Amino acid sequence: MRPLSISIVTPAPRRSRKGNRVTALRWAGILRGLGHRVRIGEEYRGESCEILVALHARRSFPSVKRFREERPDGSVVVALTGTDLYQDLRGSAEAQGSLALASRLVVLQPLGIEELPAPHRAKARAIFQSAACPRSAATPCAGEFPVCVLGHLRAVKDPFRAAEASRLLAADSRVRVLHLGEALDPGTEARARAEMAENPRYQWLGARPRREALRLLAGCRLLVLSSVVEGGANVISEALACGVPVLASRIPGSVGILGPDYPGTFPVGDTAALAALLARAETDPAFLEDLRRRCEAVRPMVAPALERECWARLLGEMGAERRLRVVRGAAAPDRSAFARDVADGLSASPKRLPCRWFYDEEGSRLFEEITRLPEYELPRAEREILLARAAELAALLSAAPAVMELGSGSSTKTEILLEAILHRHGRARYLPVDVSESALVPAARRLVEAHPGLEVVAIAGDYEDGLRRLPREPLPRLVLWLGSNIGNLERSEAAAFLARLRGLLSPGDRILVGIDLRKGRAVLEAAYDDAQGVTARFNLNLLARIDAELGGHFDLRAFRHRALYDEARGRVEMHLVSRRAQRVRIDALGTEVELAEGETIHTENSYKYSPDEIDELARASGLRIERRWLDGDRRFASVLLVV
Ligand code: AVJ
Repeated sequence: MRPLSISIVTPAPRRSRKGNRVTALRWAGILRGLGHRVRIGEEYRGESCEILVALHARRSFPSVKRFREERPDGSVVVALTGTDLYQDLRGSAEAQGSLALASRLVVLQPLGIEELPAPHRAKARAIFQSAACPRSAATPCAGEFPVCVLGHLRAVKDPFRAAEASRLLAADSRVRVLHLGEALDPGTEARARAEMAENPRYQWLGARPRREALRLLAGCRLLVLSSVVEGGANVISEALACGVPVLASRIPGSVGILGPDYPGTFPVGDTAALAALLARAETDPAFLEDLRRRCEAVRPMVAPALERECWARLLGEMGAERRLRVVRGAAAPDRSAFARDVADGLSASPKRLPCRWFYDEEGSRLFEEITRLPEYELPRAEREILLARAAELAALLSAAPAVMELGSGSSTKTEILLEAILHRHGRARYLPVDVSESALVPAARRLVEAHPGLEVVAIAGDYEDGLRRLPREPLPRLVLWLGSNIGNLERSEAAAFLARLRGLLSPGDRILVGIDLRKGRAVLEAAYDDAQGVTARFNLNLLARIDAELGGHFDLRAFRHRALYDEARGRVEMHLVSRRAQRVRIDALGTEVELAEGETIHTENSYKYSPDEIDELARASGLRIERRWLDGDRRFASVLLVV
């Protein structure tokens, strides 16, 4: 894999020796070892990098959000390391936001995956934290049974449970609790000192350098981990690596590592149960040996080589090998082009607005909603055809093609074709073109992450931006123009556009055009004027967009949505009808638009074709019809044209 630049963000500050910091440092080492460039910080500050690894779903949310905005083609790994997984997830919108924006989720043991909301589980991977055994162990005092507690003095660790349990042991017990860690929560230092004064079996050694702590752990007979919450404790990994058996509170973070039937667990906060385990481990050699053997059995799970392999696989899976690029077209529509079209269209007679401006973020969202309306059958008819014919189409292709899609939107139907092509040819290159970046980029990312053989170049721009790239693409090529997007063009324009496309392609290249067929007026008018009023909102949103982007003063309530089928021309027209005589200012244009009562603004044409008109279209564009597929109800045609 080529070297990637990776930013790791962890809310634990630089000096801190909290678990997240330790984890971040170890992962940085692993990723550097895999040849990547790695930076660690407390937050993402806009630096250029391809992958963000964010520890702690809730606290890293601002970083995750910013990265997604600034690096649309980057990948995000959100690691849920503890309280975010077991405490925040239900209540925190930020934690949930991070999950939604993540390409992959990492948890530290397999039970963590079950904690995630079901829709996110598929992108979750469990990666055990690895640890290495120190070269030498501290030699314990002869005749003692040293028990290590390794963790900062914080309430979530229930830090004095082992100390309290040791008080309950028999008089002849030689258990000695050695506690390492910094007093982080207020009052814990005084408490540790008081415990030492009263309890001869307890010794708090304070914060110690990691290496020293590990040597001490390696010299102990047991590790006790009494935490209330853990995502998957690094100290367990360290104990396993050192061959020191563990007594742990029965929480998913620990059971997920030690296994469901591990005998060395006790209920959280249960001093007596812990005391009983300590007594048994000290006095019953078979029990201690059983713990040791079971820990030995899971030891391979914390091997550094395994953690490294998991990360290598994760990076590969995510399409981190740059299988996704987002390019912004030169002709990407900007505000001044919008202003020009609005100024021209609203001063013309009759008034009109080009339908390409429907698709701002809200418009794209509304269009997605339209595609799910019962009255708007078009997408389902096309889907039916693609499902039935994808394999046949893939088989016609001589090799994996470069697939360019004009007006790709959310690419939901296209995935059917891409899967068939990948199935047949192993690899494919997909170039979706869409003016709506908010629809384009998440769709592209989803495809890359779902299909390892797929490479995606997402082009945020209009058809021209796509066409400019076409000659550079390797042969063979397949251009998709689905969803009856062709219907927005006049018939002559449609033929001229296809002819131009033919000129940019080479012999043997193909174009698949989805064309809605002529049908009865009632069906068509309902499809463009649905009962729920979604299409009406979609149409009116154009005025809302003028208000928002150009300082317009349109009152949406003063307009009505109208759809009508002009049978002679074979097209559905959409209009916005002024409910009353009105004058509307548009600040950015410095003009006022005058509308009479009942006057309309023509916002869209959707041409429908008859089979003869499809033949005529192919003839006029100089393309041969290779296949013509209809759905069962003959509502829609998918036409495969060949150059
Ligand atoms: C995306 C152009 C195919 O004309 O059917 C749907 C747009 N407008 N409902 C169409 C649209 C209103 C759609 N196309």
